[in-house]
Amino acid sequence: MKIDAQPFDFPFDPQTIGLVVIDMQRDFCEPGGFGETLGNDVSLLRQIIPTTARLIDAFRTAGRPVIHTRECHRPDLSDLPSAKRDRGAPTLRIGDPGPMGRILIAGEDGADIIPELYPLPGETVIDKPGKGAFYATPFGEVLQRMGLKQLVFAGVTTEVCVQTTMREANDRGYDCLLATDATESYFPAFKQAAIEMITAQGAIVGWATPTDKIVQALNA
Ligand code: C5J
Repeated sequence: MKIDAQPFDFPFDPQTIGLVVIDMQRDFCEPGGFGETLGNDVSLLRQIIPTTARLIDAFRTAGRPVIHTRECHRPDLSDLPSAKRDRGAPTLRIGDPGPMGRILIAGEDGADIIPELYPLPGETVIDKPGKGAFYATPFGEVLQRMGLKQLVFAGVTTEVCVQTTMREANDRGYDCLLATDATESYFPAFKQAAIEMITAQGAIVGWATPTDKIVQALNA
């Protein structure tokens, strides 16, 4: 079976496909969190919540794995490079106390996944200190243990953690498909550019298609 996608059909395999939902955390999607401290308008990201919920639901209904990631750091900051903490001039830095707890720290309310897309008991949640989900996490082993060969990507932000993780997965041999209306950026032009970068040169990083087409394939 195939899914109509850019730049050409995605070779859908219902037995080896899984969904990776990147960093749909309160710190990125709600006021007062990490995203806003960097000067971003978080309302843009919230627009994809219903579509992402539909995509997650379709994977659950089809009995296929849903893996969630959270960008966050240990409370003692031992996995936070000073280059990351000290860069730029955010209103609050990672680890500082904010309205949803310490910014981007594991276990704090802000670092958790938004209630609308909360993982079901038993679903895998990967805490990652970097932008890519493979760096310093068990993500790679988890994918292998699940027998996955194809990954659908959703979440935020398209050109940072989503694209980084897609590139890492592509290098490890996974067929990667981006759900274009279940991913968002604080910068619409960057989202568009990321989609073009991913699909250019004969799907050099992967494929891209709207959620409806993925859901139709899962339901077929
Ligand atoms: C960022 C992410 N943008 N999840 N993180 O810092 O994309």
